[in-house]
Amino acid sequence: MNTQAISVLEEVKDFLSRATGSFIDGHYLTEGERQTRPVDPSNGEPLASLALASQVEVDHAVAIAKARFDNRSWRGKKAAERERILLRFADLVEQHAEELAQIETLNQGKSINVTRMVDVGFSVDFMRYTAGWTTKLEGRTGEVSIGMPADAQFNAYTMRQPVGVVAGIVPWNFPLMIALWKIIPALAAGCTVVIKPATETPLSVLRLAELALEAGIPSGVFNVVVGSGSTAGQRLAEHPDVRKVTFTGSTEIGKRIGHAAVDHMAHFSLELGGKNPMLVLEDANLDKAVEGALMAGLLNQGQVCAAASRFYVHRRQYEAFCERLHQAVSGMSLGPGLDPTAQLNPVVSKRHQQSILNYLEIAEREGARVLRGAEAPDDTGFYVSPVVLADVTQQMTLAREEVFGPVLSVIPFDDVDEALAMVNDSDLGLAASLWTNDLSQAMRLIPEIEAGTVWVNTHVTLDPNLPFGGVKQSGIGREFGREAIESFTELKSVCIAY
Ligand code: TAP
Repeated sequence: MNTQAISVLEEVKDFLSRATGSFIDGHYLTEGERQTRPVDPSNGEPLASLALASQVEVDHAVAIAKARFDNRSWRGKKAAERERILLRFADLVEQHAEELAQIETLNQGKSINVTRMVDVGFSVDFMRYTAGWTTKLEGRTGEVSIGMPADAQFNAYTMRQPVGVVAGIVPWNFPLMIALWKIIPALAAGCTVVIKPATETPLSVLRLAELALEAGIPSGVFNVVVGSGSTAGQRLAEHPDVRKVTFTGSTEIGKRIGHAAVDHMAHFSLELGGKNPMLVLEDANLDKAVEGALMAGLLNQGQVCAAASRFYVHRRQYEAFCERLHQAVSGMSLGPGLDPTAQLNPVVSKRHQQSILNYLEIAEREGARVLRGAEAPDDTGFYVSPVVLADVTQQMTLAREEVFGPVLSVIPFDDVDEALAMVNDSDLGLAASLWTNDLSQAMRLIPEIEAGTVWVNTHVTLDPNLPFGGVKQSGIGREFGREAIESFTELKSVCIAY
């Protein structure tokens, strides 16, 4: 295969030989058999060899995080000091941007262009924005309206305090970025953290933990356990000393985590899957809608919780829309993520590649019109050729289940209310986009769409200041902004009689 892959930095090679497994209390655990061999999805070759955390090690990580919470080594610092340290952490991530982007691309498979701009670039902006909240947490004062005894005066207010030890369980699609969505607001609120990355993609989070230490975050305040979901993840979710569990991943595991957290009355937030619709109305600008569909459907090979995967297109624009998508995916080049000229890259794992291919077989069996795109370059990497499925109906599996791959399912409609009913005909409700220049129609539809986020004439536009999360089976709670920070706090009410 001809590729124009960039050279791997020496710093990345050093890191890959240095990392040995969980990073707890400021150092790698060196005991335990090295079992996890995260691989490069472009060729299946192992990148490093890591020991998997047992339940004992998870308990150790939580005990350290609890000890650091109890001895106030982080929350006891002045808020301005914590803010400064978090900003220094952001500066270090920026200084090591290329190294982190390469680690992420090698381990996750996506394009170096994306890891530079999104995984690392957006993360630095997110870190700086969120660090600012450290000094802006506040309660409110309240009038006491029925206080007893009647002759007393009262002063009442609320205050926000960190919840305690936070467990973050993160997926493989944006390992570094999603981990930071949990780590930074938790630290801004004064909590201590244990993060469990996905078994397939633990590397970038380990490098983050090293940089956090260098930034001045005290050892044991941010720990990483490298372990399987069924052992390490499950134990974190049910650990009695964990006071908040924040999870991103599948709806099935999210439900289990929610139940485990409720069992010991821990807070939890769940950012789960999506089967996100893009609704293209009769008057939509077709050029913009096609461009938006390609970005929204194919970013990170479609392995994005907010990706668009159901495209409802008005019959007048339908054939042109399908044809334009087909032409675009036919001309795309597939190659390793380290080749900046490759437009599509491997998916994360052999297992996930097989899952997407199974969905394509189902689509053909159920009668969708399969418009194939460019072929994969070889069969050593976990490539999936991009596919446009035309003539999909609402009853087909591909209109209902999250594929998490480069598969765009297009469904025609004649009447906008019929389309709205199909948009809402899903158990999931993470995000949706509406493509139109008709302001009245947009304003009528926005409140009717069952989703945590509705975009108009754009899709997957995230901002640290705009809460993000799902309704229905897409989750509970919000990331980003004031809402996220506050979710890592307990609200205490104070009432003083005088
Ligand atoms: P999940 O199984 O949900 O994995 C996500 C995280 O949860 C990983 O760190 C995983 O660890 C951990 N986990 C697994 N079982 C657990 C348990 N019993 N208790 C606690 N933690 C546990 O997702 P997946 O299998 O990687 O992907 C399956 C599907 O989920 C995808 O095809 C996609 O549809 C969806 N997904 C959604 C998202 C987002 S952003 N919403 C992200 C990834 C996947 P291990 O890695 O060790 O299993």
